[in-house]
Parts: sequence; C-alpha cells; structure tokens
Amino acid sequence: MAGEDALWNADDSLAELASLASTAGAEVVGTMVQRLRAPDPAYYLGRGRARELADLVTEHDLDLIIFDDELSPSQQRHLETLTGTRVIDRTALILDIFAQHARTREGQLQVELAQLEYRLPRLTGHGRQLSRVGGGSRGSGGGGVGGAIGVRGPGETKLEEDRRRIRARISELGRDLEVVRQHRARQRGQRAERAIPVVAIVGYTNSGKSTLFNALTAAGVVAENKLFATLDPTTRHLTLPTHQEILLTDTVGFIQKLPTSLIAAFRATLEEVVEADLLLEIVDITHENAIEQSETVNDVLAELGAVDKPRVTALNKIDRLADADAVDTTLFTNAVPVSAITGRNLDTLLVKVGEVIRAKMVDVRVRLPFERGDLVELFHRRGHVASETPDADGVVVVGSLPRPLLSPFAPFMLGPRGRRTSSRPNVIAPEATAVP
Ligand SMILES: Nc1nc2c(ncn2[C@@H]2O[C@H](COP(=O)(O)OP(=O)(O)OP(=O)(O)O)[C@@H](O)[C@H]2O)c(=O)[nH]1
Ligand SMILES: [Mg+2]
Repeated sequence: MAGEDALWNADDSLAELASLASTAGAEVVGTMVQRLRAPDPAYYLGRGRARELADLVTEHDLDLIIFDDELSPSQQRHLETLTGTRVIDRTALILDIFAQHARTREGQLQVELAQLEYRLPRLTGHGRQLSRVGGGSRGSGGGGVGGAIGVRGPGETKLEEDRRRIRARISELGRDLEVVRQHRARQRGQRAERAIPVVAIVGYTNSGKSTLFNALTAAGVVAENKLFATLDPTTRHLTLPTHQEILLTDTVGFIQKLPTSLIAAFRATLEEVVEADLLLEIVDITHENAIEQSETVNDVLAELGAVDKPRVTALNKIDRLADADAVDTTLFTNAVPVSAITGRNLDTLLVKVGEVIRAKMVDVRVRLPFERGDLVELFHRRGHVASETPDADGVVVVGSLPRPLLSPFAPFMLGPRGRRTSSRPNVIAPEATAVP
C-alpha cells in the first residue's frame, strides 16, 4: 500500500517498503496502489478497494498487510476486522526491524520507548487484537514468517495491561535514557577538551555507511544488504593523510517517513550527529532514488537542527558504474565519488575532510622553543602544519589550530613578520588571525 509523498513517488516508496518487509523476514506476495484525494476515515482505502483487498487475503491466504503510510488506530482496527488478517503500517514495520537489530542496551531502550509510544494510542478498545500480541519472540525468527512482524520486541504488551502501566514504563525508559544521554554528553565533553574534531557519518539506510566506516578504521562494524543493519553508534580514532587526528562515528541510517516520535526516541544516539563538527554524508549514487534519498537525509538533519554543519559528501558504490568519471558532483556539498568496497578515492575523500575541518581552525604562526617538542607534536596531531622552520631560538611553525587548543601556544605566538604579538604570556593572538 502506498500513498503520495511530496518528494517520493508511490512506486519507489512501495519498492522500498518491500525491501523493508523482506529485511523484516516477510515474503512479499503482491502490492496495491490507490491514488486518493484524501484517505478514507474508516479504511484509509476507498471502500471498494478495501473489499478487494479482503478478497485477495482469502484468495491467497495472506497473513499480513503492510500500509506504506501511517494508519490511524481506528483505520487499522477496521481493516483488520474487514480482512480478518493482521494490518500494520510502515512505522510498525520499521520498529520491528529496529527491535531485531538493537544490540546494545541503549539501542534496546530506545526501540522499546518508540514501540510503547507507538502502541499506547492503539490500546483503546483494541482488546481482541492485542490478545494476540506479545509473544516476546524478539529476533527469534521463530513462528510464522510474516505473522510476527510488528509484535516482536521488548514490551510484551498483553491485552490486559492497562495504559497506566505502559505510561509508567515510558517514563522509566525516559529516565534510563536520560542517564545514557548524560553519559554520552560527558564523553563528548572530554573529547571536546582534547579538541579532536568529531566527524559523524550520516546517510540513507543501506548507502554504505558501515562499509565506509570499516574501510577507513578497520572497525568490523556489521555491514549488510539489509535496511537498518546499524542502530548503535560506534566511534573510532582516525588519522588523516595530513596527520591530523579525528574521531569518526558510524550510526543509524535515515529513511523517508520516519515518524517524529521515532526520531525523538533515538535522541541519545542522534545527538552524536547533532554534536559533530563535520558531517560525512554517504550517498548511494547508483540508487535510482539517490537524489530523493539525499533530500530525505537533509529533511531529517533539518529536523535535528544539524543541516547547516560543515559537510563532505561521499558518492558511494562507483565500482558499480560503467563510467565513474561521469558522476555529477555539483548537486552535493564537497562531493567525492568513492567506492567503499574497492577503496577507490578514499584518500581524496579524507583529504577533503581535512580541508573542511581546517577551514574552521585558526591560522597561527608560533616560534616553539626547542625544549617544547611536545607542542610541535601536538600541533601536528590536532592542527594542520603548513611549514616548520628551525631558527636560532626555536622552530617557527606556520599553520592552523582548533580554537580550543590555542592557549598552550599563546606565549609563543608571532606576528606576521616573526615578532611576538604580545609581551604578556597566556594571551591568545588577536581574532584578526582567524580564518574568515
Ligand atoms: N558495490 C558496492 N557495494 C557497496 C559499497 N559500499 C557498501 N556496499 C554494499 O551496500 C550494502 C549496505 O552497506 P552498509 O555498509 O551495511 O550500509 P549502511 O549505510 O551502514 O546501512 P544501515 O546501517 O543498514 O543503514 C552492503 O551490501 C554493502 O556490501 C560499494 O562501494 N560498492
Ligand atoms: Mg550500517
């Protein structure tokens, strides 16, 4: 079932829904599209189409119907009564995949929260269906193939469980996640103190984020031809070809029609993106909806308030193209065509990342005394060294440094002609030295 979206056409969206369904373990038997001015309040579909659907269910003995758009709780109930089979929507399907793929406690808490938020409004007068819910067969793969989709995962919400208990669990999860969030915030605080730039990989699901992350860091994150293979953020050190150090984070992918409640539930995870210094967007440039996917990524980033961060775009999977040189990079920000699998152009990509990070740093000239080899080394690791020239009093280093790292260098700052800019120690060179 698909509806029209401003950006995506119904067939493409439906094809994506089918791959989500197979990722969740269902076998897709057929699809149906109806163009509607407005969804029917009772059945979402027109009445005639809804009855047609019921006939199909009987004829092919189907055990699951998935709608590409969000159904209201009453539409879902009416459709289940009419067709005599389980009816779920895209959101429930995505939540099911998330439940199967959540590995860490943080991921599991977030999925449980999102699932309970989703189920809560669907509880009222929903008794009959809910008695079938809550086998607790998370990720077991047991039971009927399609039948379990949408009910797996934590929660084990039984029919009899009242909304009060769910609400209590929701606030408990909220508190637990707040602890996780604060822990992550502390970690980020420590990184910020060390002035290591954080680069977050973002992109549509299945674009190759984890493959690229592994290629760059040898981290061994699971990369699969599955939607939402990655839910939990992983961060690794990486040294750029310019000897500069960065932290690279791989995290959950985006998809169109992600419900806001789900984005909210994943706040702890997504803050890694929000707090990053630079976004490395991965686009599967061989996908026929590459542009739509990238637009969707922008929409989600806008919702997170991260759309204006410095960005480098990796146009991935060029090994699948007959003519990789024909890739149009002009539609994206700082784009580099790459192949995460063959490693092609990954060095160019990293040089670009280094350049964009450097543009945010402050230009400096310092004369470091010979006994301050530690500062020379720090300059190389955290900043960018353009030149390094020894003279009688020390080593003159010209280059750029991240702003939080300026203070240990302040006593050694030089003016444009090699003079000290200030006789007072511990005064940072004037703002005029900042890159515009
Ligand atoms: N041909 C080709 N395939 C690639 C390339 N990079 C990734 N893939 C394939 O694309 C699929 C998805 O890769 P992942 O790295 O898991 O993608 P992801 O963006 O991390 O996906 P999620 O975590 O599910 O959002 C896998 O089958 C990869 O083998 C590439 O450069 N070339
Ligand atoms: Mg991944």
